[in-house]
Amino acid sequence: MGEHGGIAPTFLFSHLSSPFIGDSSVIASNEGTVIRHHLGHYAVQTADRVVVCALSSRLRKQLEYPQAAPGSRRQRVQSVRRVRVIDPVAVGDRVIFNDGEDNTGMIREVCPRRNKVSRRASGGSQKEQLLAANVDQIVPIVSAREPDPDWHLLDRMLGIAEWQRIPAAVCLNKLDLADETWAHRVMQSYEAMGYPVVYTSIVSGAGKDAFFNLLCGRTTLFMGPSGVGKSSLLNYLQPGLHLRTGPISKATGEGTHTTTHTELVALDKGGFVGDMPGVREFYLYDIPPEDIPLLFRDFHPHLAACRFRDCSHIHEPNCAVKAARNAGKIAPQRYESYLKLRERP
Ligand SMILES: Nc1nc2c(ncn2[C@@H]2O[C@H](COP(=O)(O)OP(=O)(O)OP(=O)(O)O)[C@@H](O)[C@H]2O)c(=O)[nH]1
Ligand SMILES: [Mg+2]
Ligand SMILES: [Zn+2]
Repeated sequence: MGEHGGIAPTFLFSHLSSPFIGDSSVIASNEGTVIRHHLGHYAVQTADRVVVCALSSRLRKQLEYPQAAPGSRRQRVQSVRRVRVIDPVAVGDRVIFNDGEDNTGMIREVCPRRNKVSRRASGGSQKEQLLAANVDQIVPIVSAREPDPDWHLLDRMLGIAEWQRIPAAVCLNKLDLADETWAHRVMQSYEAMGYPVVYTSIVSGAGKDAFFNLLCGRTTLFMGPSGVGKSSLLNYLQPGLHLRTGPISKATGEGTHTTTHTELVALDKGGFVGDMPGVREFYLYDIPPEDIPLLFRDFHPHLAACRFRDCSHIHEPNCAVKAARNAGKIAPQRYESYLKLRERP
């Protein structure tokens, strides 16, 4: 966090009137991966250095305001204000930047993404908020206690992964605070759906090797509410990182929102892990309601057997999903999650 403190808020961009701006036929020499974003500054990792970049206004406008009237002053002011809410560049993005002085620069292009992890921005907005790009897997982290598991939030995080077709595995952390039999029982339905589950504790050391193997050589995004131990797990797996961790509030039993911005951390043995700030709510961006059942892997075997092809699995007769739920083949808590997602995607 602290390393941003010394960066001057204004960059000198006069030297950036390069004839190459916007010409994608030019072979980029300045290419890198965004490993951190904080307050409008993007840390871009290249082969040999980290460059702190700002975003070109052309890029912001192009992505934020496709129909912005050129030359309209009001539009320009609005765009700068709104860009802060929804960011067109995410951690994990490959970007092309123009070099400035003292390892500063300006991002002028985002390379095509393999995938992206996003959510609908909070506050009733219909806009997309990018959380990360180009990840190999998503690992939602749930703590056994302190805070208690939020199963619906887990289903939403897995839903995001399914929607983007990104592989997911689940980590149940703070195993030292729980009964192991209980832990395996509550995770059994997720294992049955084919999600790998690792059971970890930074106190007892449980699950260290299994978790490490899961992360090695891949780009992983950790997700989960505040306080489940995302940063602690990373510190534990890779000593020397010194990511900030924080206590659980006695008053609320929740975390205290210690991590404030997403950071991609390189593992010594290969691979990257994105440590994210705790997420309290996770609304899906731009999903057609009829596609929501597809986010539930445990629904898949039953979907073709409903009487109506466009069955919503809520009130129709002869619904195979509801039948599976009543027969114990779909966990009641998963079906509840589905109803909540239909109500408020
Ligand atoms: N008992 C126990 N405590 C843990 C474990 N892992 C983390 N903690 C504690 O949980 C608290 C929160 O840990 P953090 O790593 O800051 O949690 P976080 O998920 O990064 O939280 P945010 O950054 O706020 O999203 C700290 O007090 C950790 O020491 C664990 O396995 N067992
Ligand atoms: Mg953290
Ligand atoms: Zn149905």
